[in-house]
Amino acid sequence: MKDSAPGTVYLSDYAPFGWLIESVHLEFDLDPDATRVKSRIVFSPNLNSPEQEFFLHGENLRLISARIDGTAISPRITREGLTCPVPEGEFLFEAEVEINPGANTALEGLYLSNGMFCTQCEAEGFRKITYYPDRPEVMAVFTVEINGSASVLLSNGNPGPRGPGHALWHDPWPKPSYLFALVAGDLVAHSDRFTTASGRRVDLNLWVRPGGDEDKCAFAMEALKRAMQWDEQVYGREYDLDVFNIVAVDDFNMGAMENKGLNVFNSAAVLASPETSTDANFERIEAIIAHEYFHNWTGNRITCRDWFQLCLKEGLTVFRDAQFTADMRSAPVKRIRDVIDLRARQFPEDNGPLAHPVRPDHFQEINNFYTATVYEKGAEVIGMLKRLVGDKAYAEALELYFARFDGQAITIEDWLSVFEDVTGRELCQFLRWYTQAGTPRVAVKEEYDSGTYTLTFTQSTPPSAASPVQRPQIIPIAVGLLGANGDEVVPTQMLELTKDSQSFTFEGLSGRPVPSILRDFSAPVILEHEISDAERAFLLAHDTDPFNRWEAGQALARETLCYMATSDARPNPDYLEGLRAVLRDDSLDPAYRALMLGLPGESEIALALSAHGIIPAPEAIHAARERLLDALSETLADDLPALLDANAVRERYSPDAAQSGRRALFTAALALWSRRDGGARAASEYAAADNMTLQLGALGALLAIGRGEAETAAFYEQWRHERLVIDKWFAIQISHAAPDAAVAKTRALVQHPDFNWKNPNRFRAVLGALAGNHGGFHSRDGRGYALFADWLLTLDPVNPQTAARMCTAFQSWRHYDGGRQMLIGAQLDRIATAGGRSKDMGEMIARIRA
Ligand code: 0A1
Ligand code: ZN
Repeated sequence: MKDSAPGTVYLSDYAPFGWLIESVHLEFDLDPDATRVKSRIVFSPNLNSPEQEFFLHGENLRLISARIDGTAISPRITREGLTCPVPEGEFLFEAEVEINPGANTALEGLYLSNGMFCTQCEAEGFRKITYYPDRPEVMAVFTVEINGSASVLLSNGNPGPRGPGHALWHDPWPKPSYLFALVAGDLVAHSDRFTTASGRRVDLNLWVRPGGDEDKCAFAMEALKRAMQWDEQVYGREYDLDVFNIVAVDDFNMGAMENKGLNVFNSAAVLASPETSTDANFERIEAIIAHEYFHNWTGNRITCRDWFQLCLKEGLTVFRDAQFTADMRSAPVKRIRDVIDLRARQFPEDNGPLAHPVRPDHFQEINNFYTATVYEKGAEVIGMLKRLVGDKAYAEALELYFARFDGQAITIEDWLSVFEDVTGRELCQFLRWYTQAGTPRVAVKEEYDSGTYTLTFTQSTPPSAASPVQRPQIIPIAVGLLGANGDEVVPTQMLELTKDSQSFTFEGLSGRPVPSILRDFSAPVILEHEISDAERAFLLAHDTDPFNRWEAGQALARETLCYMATSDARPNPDYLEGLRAVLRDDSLDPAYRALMLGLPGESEIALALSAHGIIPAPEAIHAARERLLDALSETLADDLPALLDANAVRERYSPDAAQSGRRALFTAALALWSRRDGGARAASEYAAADNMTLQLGALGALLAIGRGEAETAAFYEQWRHERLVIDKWFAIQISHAAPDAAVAKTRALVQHPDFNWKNPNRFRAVLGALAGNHGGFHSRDGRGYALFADWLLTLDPVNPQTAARMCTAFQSWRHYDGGRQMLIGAQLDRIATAGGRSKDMGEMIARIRA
């Protein structure tokens, strides 16, 4: 059904562009507030009967001149672009425009960051650089000339001749405009080299501003080489240019961008040193480096026909980077972390007003669809496909995919066609994972009768505005059965649930088994399996599937927290004892045990309560979680000192999986121990810390018990010149503040001279931390909501993309009590009716209010 919102684009209205582009030549004369861009584009008809008029996108451009086949033209110009009559057959379009990078605070198109010129063109930023058919399926070979005073002038592809103030770049691979990039600045390189499997020598450069960042490049460079090698070994994909450039930029809306041969990275997603970065930062950098590199094949060589197909490149590339991390580090740990993230970010989206299919079918502003659903659920969908067809068929399908679609811009149907062709299996039902929004619920019933055990699954997905009619999905459910002594009596089997309700039978059992269902989280669903605490405790002790063993502990924690938040119930002893046993098991990887110690977050508890029809009370949830942490520290009192000693890392710092796992367990134990010793050990660990993981871990442990004031002040003095560390300093004070102090803390910090709110990292550090402090954000008097809305309104005119993205803080508002809904509703109304609101923000607020 089509709504009537003006400016909505529909997948069903897709029509191809009427021309092909033979070649593009761009020339930039860089100037901070008056950059000139000259373009020469050769068009040829794409369709049998091309229209006689064509439209090129263009926004905020000052047209200096335009010509077709050498003759000056006077095109019609609107806010969206340019229209003009064109000749039949091939023709040359030339234009010169002027743009103002210095005034571009939205960080989309060509802009300045610390005096460095840089670009961000995905999704629709190229139209802010010159007139062009700015749509992903229009692929062309680009040649770019850059004239500018900076010492380093970069664009896509391979370098051509260059001299002082001038550089030429040629990219032989046809690409869409969203992959265009240009960088110009006085930069220095950390360089290396990689030789591909077929012997191509590739120069690798990581470009940064001089003055300290040079020392933070080595880890990302090593990660890049690992990613290049992995893609050759696992997917048979080689790099295809002579150079691969990466640039670190301080002002960037997202993590990084996969521009062909010239990746642009948010500094926070690439620069690392042991002193200034945490283990989590290192792991994220390795993953993002790999993600952007993997896009070279899944995104760049094979791209999207239109932006509705965004998950074609993002779901697959997230899936590939997750495989890479699992191979480089620990597969179970990576899987558990991904599911924690999915539940924290994607489930609320899929079960609230912003729900949309992995392949949306309409949008107003595509930038609002770079979501956890498109990325993370998109990757889950690929994981399911692989489970359903098996590893061998998956590998064959991918070979066929690369062979068949190289150089093309395609759809999800095209993607699925290679799996159909390889397996001979119809995937119509599977397509629903791309077209239906919402998280399926899968309810389980068990029956046992003289050696025969039956599992009956029933699926249902709540209807939503995005998907009013829900049809059954194909759901791979990995199941194993355990015997009474914990032995696995039936190893993992992949059951395929395709109907609303379906039974699966296991014969010849010698007794009633304990089922381990949805192993490795084989599908992104909510499993409704009502089992006793004793059975969960049994799985926590015995499940041979590491994911489900962790999940058993989480389910116990979630349930006990739900009880504790709604009554004065005491923590479940089965959980406390079970966890103690797991922590004492030294055969288990420390990283895994650290995950076991992690409790579900407060917003997860709020959503779990709401799913049970109970209105969540944020204060009570916070108090319950504090009580459970106290109880844990009491139960583990005898174990914690030994855990700390056993996991203290004395070797030279390395961000590898083994060491960082020990630090994760150490800092988790330290936080609990601080509840017993009043923070004495944490204070001494803070003083002795020689790496950021420990320093921040110790500071967090202190702040969480209301201490750490002196350390917070010292931290600032120590790190005031390290912008990425100061982001952490802002965030930790707010995220660890008590609920009744979080708003005041945020108010104080937005007054701090270093709160440069136009920088997206800094804005997110402060306001993102407020939104993440569940009790503080939902403070009963509404001050959290009001402060947050004030800042959304401040940022929106300057940077609509980042402002709109942060509106998601309000997406779960309908779960809360009437008073809070009124308060949030008032803020949403205030934003909705504010003058000068961006299209990005307008769409988000309208969807959240709907
Ligand atoms: N394609 C990038 C993410 C990205 C998307 C949009 C951007 O600007 C609107 C910037 C980056 C990736 O998946 O890494
Ligand atoms: Zn991506």
